[in-house]
Amino acid sequence: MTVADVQHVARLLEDAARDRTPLSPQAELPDLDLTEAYAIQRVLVGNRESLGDPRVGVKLGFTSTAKMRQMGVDDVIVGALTARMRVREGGRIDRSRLIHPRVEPEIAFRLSRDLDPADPRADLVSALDAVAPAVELIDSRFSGFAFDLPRVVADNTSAAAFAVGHWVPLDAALWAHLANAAVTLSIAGRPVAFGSTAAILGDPRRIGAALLGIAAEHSIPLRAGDVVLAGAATAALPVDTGHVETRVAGLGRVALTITGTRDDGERT
Ligand code: OOG
Ligand code: MG
Repeated sequence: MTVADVQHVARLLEDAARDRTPLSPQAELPDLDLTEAYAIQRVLVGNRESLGDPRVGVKLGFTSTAKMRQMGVDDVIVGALTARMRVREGGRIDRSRLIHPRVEPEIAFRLSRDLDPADPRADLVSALDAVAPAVELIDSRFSGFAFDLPRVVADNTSAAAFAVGHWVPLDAALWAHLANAAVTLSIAGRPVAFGSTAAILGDPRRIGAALLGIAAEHSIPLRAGDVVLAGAATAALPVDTGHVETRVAGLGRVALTITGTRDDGERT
């Protein structure tokens, strides 16, 4: 792929997000490998940064078998979170910003210092100083969420919006608890998905090596203050408008509300 090809695909994905018009599976995209896909993601996120929407963190995807099975893929991926994706705790996001959102229960970690992923001594887990429940809205720029691994990576891992709850300082006891803490996702006050943090790579501590490896290979920056979403513990669920909430045993809960016009035309 040439630099022009990379920029072309980044533009197609940006336009799809802006116009809320997903790319069809037949869309004229060149065949991509993962290295090219991360290059496209880098250009796409860089364009957002130059438009005043800075990176605020990273997200892992497909860290649970529930998610891998749902989407038919088998590898961990990493995307960028930007300031405009962040919804304050309990806040609102307008439905008109989204194409076909799905909601996921997440846990978020906070990075306390800059890390150089290329440094073989880098240790991500010891650099995480707090954890919080989080809720993520994903919104593929491909119709029907039909993608392969390179396409979802190029599309910044379907990232669209997220909210982070109250940060709790991490210590050894909390890490031990997080090895297997109950996770519940509710839509409109009704619990709809149940999981455990154990579903995240078998133990969320394993996101450390996974994230560092991908960050080193694909030049992804890891900076002090970054939010790190660990990846959903359950399959994602489609949601249109209304209240969505993640609850994590021992950590608390966090919600956001999608406002706007429902499919039936009624305002929420
Ligand atoms: C990609 C995003 C995956 C997760 O938590 O596994 C993700 C997708 O499913 O469209 O955010
Ligand atoms: Mg996710």
